Amino acid sequence: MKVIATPAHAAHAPSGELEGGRFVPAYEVPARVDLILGALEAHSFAAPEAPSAFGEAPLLKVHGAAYLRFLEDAFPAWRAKFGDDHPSAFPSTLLGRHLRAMKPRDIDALLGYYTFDIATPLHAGTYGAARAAADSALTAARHLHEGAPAAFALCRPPGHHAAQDLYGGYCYLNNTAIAAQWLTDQGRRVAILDIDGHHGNGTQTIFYERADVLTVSLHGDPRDTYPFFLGYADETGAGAGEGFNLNPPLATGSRLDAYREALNAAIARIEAFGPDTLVVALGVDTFAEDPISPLALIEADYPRLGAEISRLKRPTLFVMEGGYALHAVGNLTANVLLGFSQASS
Ligand code: Q9C
Ligand code: ZN
Repeated sequence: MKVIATPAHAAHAPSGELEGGRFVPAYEVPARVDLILGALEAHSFAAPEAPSAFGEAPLLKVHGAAYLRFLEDAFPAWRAKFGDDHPSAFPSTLLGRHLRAMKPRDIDALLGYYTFDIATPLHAGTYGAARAAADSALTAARHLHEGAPAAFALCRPPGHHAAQDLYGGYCYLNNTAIAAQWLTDQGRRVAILDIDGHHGNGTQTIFYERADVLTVSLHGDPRDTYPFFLGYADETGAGAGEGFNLNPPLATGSRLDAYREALNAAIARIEAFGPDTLVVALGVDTFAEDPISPLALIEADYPRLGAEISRLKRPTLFVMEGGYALHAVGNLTANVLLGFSQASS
């Protein structure tokens, strides 16, 4: 299995977020990547390869140009307003219901125009790290297109909550969607299976009106779990995309037995779609001990997830999403990939 990773992610180092009205340490931290790389090395995976620079063109197939300029310029504008002792840019006002989507000039209002939560900081290094993560996903996708049976893009920051011109959920650029779109542009038929514990709202939204890319997400019940405002079973796609989005329901606190039922439904739908390429948004925050997990999988379940996914027998790109139990994130991730590889061979 090809592994793509880069130290560039470390330039994005969130200090924390508001939780219960208090500023708490960040969950989405640089150590996640080091822990995953350590576990891959311990399990004798090939040494990681650095990503190539793909430029802006493949990003612009998914995200708006004004949004990219915003991500690039937001922190300098924030610094100009607040100075050096405000190292994390967070919005003060969100574009909620009953308001007008007027693009403001004021920088903290502009943050609220482009995000949907108050837990996702922008820093000096955020845009560069997000670009490197997108390049990692694209580099891994190119390996697949050139004939590799499987590749793993160790992306950080993650991407599946980011939509065309919307960031949030620790995500800025949708690495999974960017790679899926690039593969589609090479003439491939792509299905996306999102197994992060949270609904892949950004990915769903990006492809919602399209029939050429199937999106399936397995996640905790959005009535109880972030992102709350999307991810319900009746979201089946719209227009030409009607029938090409699936959110199999999963009760909060589900364990492997219930999870596998949903996974089987996902696999059956993907099989019926008949893709030639599978992109897996790989989050391991389905783990019972994860600090923000809505589900209750245990360590021994993770190789089985990989093995189930391998039943599809398609070239498969794994793109890293969430997973915040630092004592386990490396092993859980490596175990999905090992389970996949061992069942494929
Ligand atoms: N106080 C991903 O897994 N809200 N994102 C957490 C904790 C945001 C998770 C609230 C969760 C986003 C990629
Ligand atoms: Zn998640």
